[in-house]
Amino acid sequence: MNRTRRSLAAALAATAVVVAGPAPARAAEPEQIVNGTFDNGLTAPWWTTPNLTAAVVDGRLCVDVPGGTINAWDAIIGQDDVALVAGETYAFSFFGIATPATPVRALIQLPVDPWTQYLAQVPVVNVSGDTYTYTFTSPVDLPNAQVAFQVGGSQEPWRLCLDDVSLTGGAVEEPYEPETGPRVKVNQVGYLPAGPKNATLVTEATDPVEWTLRSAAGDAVASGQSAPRGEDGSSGLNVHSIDFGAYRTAGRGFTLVADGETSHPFDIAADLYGTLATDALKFYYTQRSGIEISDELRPGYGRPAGHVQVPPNQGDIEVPCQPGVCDYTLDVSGGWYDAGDHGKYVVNGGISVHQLMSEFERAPALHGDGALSLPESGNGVPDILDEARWEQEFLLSMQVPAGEERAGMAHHKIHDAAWTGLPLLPHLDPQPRELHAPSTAATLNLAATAAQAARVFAGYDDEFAARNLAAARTAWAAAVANPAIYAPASDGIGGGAYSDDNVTDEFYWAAAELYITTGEQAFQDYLLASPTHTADIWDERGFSWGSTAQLGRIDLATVPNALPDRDRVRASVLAGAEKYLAIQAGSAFGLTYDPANHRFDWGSNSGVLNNAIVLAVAYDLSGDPRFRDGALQGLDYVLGRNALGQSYVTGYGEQDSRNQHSRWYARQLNPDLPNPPPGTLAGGPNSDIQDPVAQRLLAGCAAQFCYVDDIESWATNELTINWNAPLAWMTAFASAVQQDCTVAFRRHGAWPGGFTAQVTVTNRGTAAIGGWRLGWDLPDGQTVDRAWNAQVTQKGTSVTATAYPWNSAIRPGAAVTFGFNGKGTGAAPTLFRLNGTVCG
Ligand code: 9MR
Repeated sequence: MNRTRRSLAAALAATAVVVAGPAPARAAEPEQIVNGTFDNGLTAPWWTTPNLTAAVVDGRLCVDVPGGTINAWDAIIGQDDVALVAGETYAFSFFGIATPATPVRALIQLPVDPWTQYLAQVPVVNVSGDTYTYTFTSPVDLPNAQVAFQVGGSQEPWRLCLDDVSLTGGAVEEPYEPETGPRVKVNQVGYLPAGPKNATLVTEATDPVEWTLRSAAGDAVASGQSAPRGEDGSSGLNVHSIDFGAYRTAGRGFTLVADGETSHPFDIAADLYGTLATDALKFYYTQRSGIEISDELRPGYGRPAGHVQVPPNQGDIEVPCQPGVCDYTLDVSGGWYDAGDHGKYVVNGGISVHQLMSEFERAPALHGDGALSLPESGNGVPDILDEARWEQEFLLSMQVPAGEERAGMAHHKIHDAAWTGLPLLPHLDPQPRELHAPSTAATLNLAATAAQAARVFAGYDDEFAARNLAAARTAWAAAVANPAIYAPASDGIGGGAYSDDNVTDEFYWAAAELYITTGEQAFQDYLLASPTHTADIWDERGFSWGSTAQLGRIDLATVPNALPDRDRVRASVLAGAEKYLAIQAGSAFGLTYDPANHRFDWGSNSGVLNNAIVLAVAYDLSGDPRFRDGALQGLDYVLGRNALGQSYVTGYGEQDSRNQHSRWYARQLNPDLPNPPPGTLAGGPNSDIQDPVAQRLLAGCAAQFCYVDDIESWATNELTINWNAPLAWMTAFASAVQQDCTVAFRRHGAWPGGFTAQVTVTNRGTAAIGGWRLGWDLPDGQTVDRAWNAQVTQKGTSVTATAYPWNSAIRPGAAVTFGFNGKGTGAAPTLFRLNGTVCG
């Protein structure tokens, strides 16, 4: 009997959730549980699954639970026909004692499919015994609710005894109070010595207050006055902002004191973001499908390969379509799991793999082979590209084969036929897997990423690059032939819908990538004729999986190409960045992301970081430090400078998110499982709070408060591949931006077809720069002829000047100059990279 199978659909339908803690119940309220005390020596009316035998021992109901079951619901003790009254707040409590200590899933739920849960708690019942008490408000009138203790899922046998099971109405629910930490909100990781340093003080004070920066030893090292900002729109709090950017000395364990409150400690350090930049990328290996995750490479995270057709898995090697969609099967094994579910979605995989490839394309020197401890490390290819390829191969496999209907399009997604519950490791997922119909949006994501892969993999694996280019062309043609096949919002059973009924932005992005890679007239014509090309696409919500125009515009501005109006394209990115700076100036939390009416989207943290990326790109293009400083403040927000004082990145900061919604990092539900790996970003505040936990705890929340670090809050606290990608991009930017350098390019002679130029690199930082290497892209088909004071080499449009031993060190404040003759106009390059780092 499938008595209590837990499904996410059930969680979706539930509207009530518990608050743990003391639950004063009025003594007069009647007891709803029959024989909860076992004083009569009998077990009835309690029932169990056939693998358990209940017996009353010393006035308690005891069971020996066999080992080796998989799911919590494989072993149950239950009672039916418990009456619930809609709107009534209940106290549910029980005494439990277990040997050894083991999680017990306590549920009050609908007794039939979809098993809607009105209360779901998973305490770890211990060997000395404890009483567990919860309150919840019933959303339904139900004469026959079920109380269930799900006790399956343990490898080892164990013993559980229960007593004093009680359910009474009239309880008073405790209001939820989030833990917000000190009122001085800082980036809990820290600040770059030469970077901006901003904090936010929550206070009722209306006049400026004094702030003091203290060293780890407690010495005051700087002080100043806060700036009152009034009520902040996205948090509803009265706040002041604090700018301590004038302090530039590195150190560990600083605190900021203001209004009698001391912040969490933080560092001021140049190497602040290196580890996080690596961790944010390492995240992807553990999201891989179709391959065993090695415990040696990721201690604590090893697991068998998921979805390689080993039972109980049913996929992903010969996956059929949903009924009526196609009559072939595809091998779509591999790729990354999208998030906390086991689905794989082309539109979301598309933006994610694009951002990884862009991170590489922006600064290849930052990305070595072996940097991420992958199975492919040591193969001569930068690890970030190995990781990107894992996903790109999957995207290619989603393309409809030649000869089939809609050949060349990409299937929108592949996922389970029905939602599964938590926890569930990928290799244990028993659901049938299905391909969903092709969509124009997925097809254009494939065209865009495959065109980009064709250029970033060229030179590493020319066959793979060529395969991508061919797939990109086929996909583009298929999208043009099928321009309006939209993934419907209704297709959300067993996986997310990722619906999108406007693909003009995907067309633009794909055309941009194809043009940059091929330089072909047809794509240039498409771009120049597209209204998106000249539209103001810099809205305050930023880019996302469903809104990709900015991806195309940014790449046209940054990746070398010969588009006739490229100067205008570059200027438009700067104009977009100015808009984000203006939004930031109005936010006491340094937010560049602030949608209309202060309503935050699902995954708002990625909006914050994607807008920061636009600022970072503007810095790359212009060298204007206002953009750099604006971009870095996006990291301050996600690492703790926010109303909740929450660092949304696992393993970083004093109050970090660690219970992100995931079927396999489900430590909150089963202590044998790990938390997400360090460097995992939570989606963050979501004004629409679609899940029952958030609805119960956060109703009426101001945007920044619409978040709870609870594994069941899938609308505010999920992890995803498309949210970690901007975290990786921005931390890579921040890890390499601290080097203070400027580059001056002077063309001091020209003749028909040629020029001579002088380049001066100045070290404006406090540490010497050693073994310098300066890279840039040559505009307008220029070439380099002869150079002096540096060895200058050209590969494609990319030029590298390398120091000679005698001028390889640049002391702080000093400069080196080298020169070269070239062919072409001698127009100045846009961007210089010193040892992989962008110089202003
Ligand atoms: O990130 C997605 C968000 O933009 C949508 O509003 C939401 C509802 O469709 O879905 C989010 O994506 C989820 C996906 O549907 C399934 N995997 C987990 C994703 C993150 O929560």
